[in-house]
Amino acid sequence: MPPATRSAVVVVGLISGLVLLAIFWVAKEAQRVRRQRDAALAERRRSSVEMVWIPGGKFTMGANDGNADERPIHDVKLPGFWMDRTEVTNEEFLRFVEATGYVTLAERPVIGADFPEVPAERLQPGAITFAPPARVENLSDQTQWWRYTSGANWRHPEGPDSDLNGRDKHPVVQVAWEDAVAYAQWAGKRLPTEAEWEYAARGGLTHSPYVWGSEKLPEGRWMANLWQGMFPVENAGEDGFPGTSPAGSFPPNGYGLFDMAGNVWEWCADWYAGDYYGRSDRENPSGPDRSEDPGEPGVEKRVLRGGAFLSSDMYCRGYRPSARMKTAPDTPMANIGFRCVKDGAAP
Ligand SMILES: [Ca+2]
Ligand SMILES: [Ca+2]
Repeated sequence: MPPATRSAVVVVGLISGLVLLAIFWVAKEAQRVRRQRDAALAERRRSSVEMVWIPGGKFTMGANDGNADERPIHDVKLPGFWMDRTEVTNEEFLRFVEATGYVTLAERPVIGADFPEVPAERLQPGAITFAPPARVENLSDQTQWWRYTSGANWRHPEGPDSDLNGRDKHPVVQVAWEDAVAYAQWAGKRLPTEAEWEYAARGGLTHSPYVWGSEKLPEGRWMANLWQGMFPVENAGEDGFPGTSPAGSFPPNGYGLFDMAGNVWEWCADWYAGDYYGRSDRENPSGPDRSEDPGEPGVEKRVLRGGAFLSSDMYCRGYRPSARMKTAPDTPMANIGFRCVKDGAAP
């Protein structure tokens, strides 16, 4: 080969080598930037709610001495899962909203066409607030103490004049079911099934009427944020909290979970059906395919669990671990919040 041709081959070889090196470097650099971006994203999405491991096992779900929908009692087997130690707080929900720009259902404009029978002036975004009357005729008509308040939402739980000052650590309320699901997705978690919720609430106790044991007031002490006094007119606040309390203000249950009784109701993933226990899967059940509330046929409802600061023995013993509650998923209320769970390996 003539020397000129040889030099040309060397030069071409060198250039090709350099080009390959450059491609390799660019690819590596792109990979590094991608990794950095993913890590930053993961950090932003990281929920700050501490989780505890709930070991898998078998438990008896329901109760024979509760409401009809708590029967028949039946054994349920579940794999282990992680669960938020506390209800999701205002501070935590704000992190989600700031990271995503999410707007909750109660903050969105109401579509008038969906409610042709409602006067236009009442079609303002809002939520259901608790307004205790001076006296009540009977306890069967809830509209005596619940009302739709324009401008009520998670930032203004009791209406436009209320705010979250001093309530950073309180559970978020006025969240619809879809708001709870959106938060859970952001946090890389999910809502618990009803079976997971009850299993976790029992904290390893069997057939226990309360999440903390068999005695309602051990040594005279309130073990959960509930209602004391004549519901709904007299809120005695003997447990120290007439409204919501900072998450984790009462002793935890056997699994280290706080407020599995009281403070706020917690959304579960399942549809509600009053007769579900008669046909439920015995292994890791995920609820019925469709909702069925015999008390309000035609209205689809999701399960809520655990009772709230408004739970009173006079009216609603929903704070018992077996007690079931149901609400339309698009109904944010002043006593409804949530916590999440996550699948994963045991610690
Ligand atoms: Ca209370
Ligand atoms: Ca609760």
